[in-house]
Amino acid sequence: MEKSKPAEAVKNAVKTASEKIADALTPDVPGAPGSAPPSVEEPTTPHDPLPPKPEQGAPQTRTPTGAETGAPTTANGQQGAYLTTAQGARLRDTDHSLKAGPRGPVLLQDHHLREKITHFDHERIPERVVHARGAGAHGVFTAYGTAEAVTRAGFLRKGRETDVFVRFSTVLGSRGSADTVRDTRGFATKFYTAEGTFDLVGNNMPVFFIQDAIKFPDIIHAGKPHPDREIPQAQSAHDTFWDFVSLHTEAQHHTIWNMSDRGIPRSYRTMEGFGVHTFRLVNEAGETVLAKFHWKPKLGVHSLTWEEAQMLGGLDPDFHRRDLYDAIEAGAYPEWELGIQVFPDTPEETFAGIDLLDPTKIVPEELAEVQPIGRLVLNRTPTNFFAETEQVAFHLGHLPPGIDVTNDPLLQGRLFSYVDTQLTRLGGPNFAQIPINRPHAAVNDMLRDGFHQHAVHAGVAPYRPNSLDGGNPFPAGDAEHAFVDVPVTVAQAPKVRASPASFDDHYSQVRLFWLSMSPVEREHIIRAYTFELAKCYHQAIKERQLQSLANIDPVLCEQVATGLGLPAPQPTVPLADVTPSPALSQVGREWPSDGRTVGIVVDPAGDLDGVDEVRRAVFAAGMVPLLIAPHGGLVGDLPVQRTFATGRSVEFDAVLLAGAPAPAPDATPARDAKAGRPGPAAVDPRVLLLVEECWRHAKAIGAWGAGVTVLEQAGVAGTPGIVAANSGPEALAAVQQLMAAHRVWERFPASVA
Ligand code: HDE
Repeated sequence: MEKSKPAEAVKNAVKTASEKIADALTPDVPGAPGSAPPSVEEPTTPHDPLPPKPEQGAPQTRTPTGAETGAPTTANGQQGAYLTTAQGARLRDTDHSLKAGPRGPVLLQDHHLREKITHFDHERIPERVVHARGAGAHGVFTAYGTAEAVTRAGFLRKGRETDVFVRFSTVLGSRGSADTVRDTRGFATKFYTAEGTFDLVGNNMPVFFIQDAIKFPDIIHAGKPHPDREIPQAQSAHDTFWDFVSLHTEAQHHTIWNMSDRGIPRSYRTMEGFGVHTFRLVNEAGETVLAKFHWKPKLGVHSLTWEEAQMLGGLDPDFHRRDLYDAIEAGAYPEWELGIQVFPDTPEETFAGIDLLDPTKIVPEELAEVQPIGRLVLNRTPTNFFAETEQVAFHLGHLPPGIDVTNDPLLQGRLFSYVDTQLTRLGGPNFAQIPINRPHAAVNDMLRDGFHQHAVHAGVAPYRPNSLDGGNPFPAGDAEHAFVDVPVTVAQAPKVRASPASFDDHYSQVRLFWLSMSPVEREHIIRAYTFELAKCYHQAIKERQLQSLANIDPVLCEQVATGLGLPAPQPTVPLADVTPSPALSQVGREWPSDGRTVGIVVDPAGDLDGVDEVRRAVFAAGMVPLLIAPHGGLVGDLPVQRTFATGRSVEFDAVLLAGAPAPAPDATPARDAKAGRPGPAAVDPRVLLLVEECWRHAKAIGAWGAGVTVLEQAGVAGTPGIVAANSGPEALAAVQQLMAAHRVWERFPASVA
């Protein structure tokens, strides 16, 4: 990236001012929309389509039946330099419809007009009924080999690399809803294994609201906006949600996870993932174990504060997807370890008294260690959102040999639901042939015809047995790595609509979660319940949920009741005597700061050499520096990414103050409400607002030189997590150290123990 100085000087001399700004801005920070900078004039010299951006990936060019084609991945995109019809006929004009004279009428024979409008009319497909809002990325999974003893799955052999596509999502909101709402997050991974595709369709929480798939429409209807007025969007803070979960108390465990900081992740990169259900693994010898899948993020589990989440909903509703794409573009590749908890496959299907078929229960990591079995790195953003992220189709039944399902009644229902939903969403039974869904294993399935058939099947005998196609396709055995349906014994029992008695315990693990939280996390949980219930209209619903809280913990119940102005009820079940699981807390450890954003407030009249030095040091530390200045363009030679008017504290993980900039010309309430009340101020009031907000959100703030005076003016000097340093590098080093704990937790002593 470093250019030679004399060459730079000559180039600069012949450049216009705006070219210089464009040049300075381009290579610095992620987020450029396209692989080449645009010219000011409309380009007119024909050339082939521009290549994707370097960090963009695309589905491999496989045939619909899984064979490698050897074609570049751009072969799936538009070709040639000229505008054509869908049939490839070149066009001379797409701006005017064909008319009988310039004043019309428009002629029905205009096949180009009709093709263009008809296609446009059908551009939208039904959004996912749940998990509609999502973002995806390509990557690679590398196996450690540590799972070889328990599963024959080829992709888990030591050193084996497998292409993956991951889609993260929220659950309740529509496709256009905000990323940072309080909700569960989907974490769905498609492994394109050589033995058939494996979809691990998990969430960022290890438990689910319901124990039986038949209740899924109920919980989702309750969580979705009210059917009459269609509000609220993408939120659980409303009557129907709390009506259902307070009546159907098996939902209480998942609900407390949602009310905890896990419901508002800082980034997809800082989320754990869980397969939720217990799976059955089978090894080469045919031996089986039960197992739960876990994703552990390299950056640790971190969350937003509730105020940040709310502000981002308006300021940057794309916060999580932008963060994912920008991190990959900046080379800070998101990374997770896949791990398994392994349990003996006993007839009872329990471990330490915990029913492994109950998806509202976890097995604490302290009882069964999560053993790492491989590493996932996301290193390519999609080239086309619709083709990849929207059309990707996950299904729990996409299983390779070595991984099988259990009788978890939630899992069993999902085995039906996912294919069923794709039929409507993707318009027919051939969704596996869409490029992002194409297996990387040879496909010979005897499935034929149907909407959008991409394969040109040969032969005359798509049936078995046959002799006309020479008997092909042939059944495979163990030697050919055929899928294994584990011959599990089914207990002799009457046919009933009922659950095992162990499924009736709805509170002990909710209490375990509550008691495993640090004091500050408990404060957040209290606030979340109080906020959500206060948003409910009916008192009966608040009272009913308070009863569940009383059954979880009296302190939790009392605190929420106080906030609601209602009496705290007594428990109706004995409070469970549980051992906390420290692994559930996200506070108290230290993590790398790769790919974090550091805002640097710049005073054009201040120490710009110092700013440049710090900016480079932030890059060198694997983070992204964003310069915040009174105006856009350049400050000295430095490119500005945010102005006082456009930037907001919630975009930054930490802030450095490199000066005390005087109020900019637009710092008037008439122009920018953030400027606050009119009045004399030594520093731009938006800088003070930035500092106050970062302080409220327990973020590290560093300053040097004149910047130190801003700390004093903002009234935060000398408080925890505030660094007044002698130089920029010193301030950065101290701030980076504070960022390892994610937030300056001691800034807010907790009121509950
Ligand atoms: Fe899903 N779920 N689900 N779910 N789910 C869907 O499939 C369903 C459940 C999860 O990024 C749908 O293609 C039922 C648990 C994720 O494309 C649908 C039940 C877990 C995604 C569906 C569940 C999940 C989905 C909607 C109760 C965590 C997004 C569109 C038995 C372990 C995948 C689609 C993506 C998507 C049904 C419960 C995770 C309708 C019936 C438990 C991450 O098929």
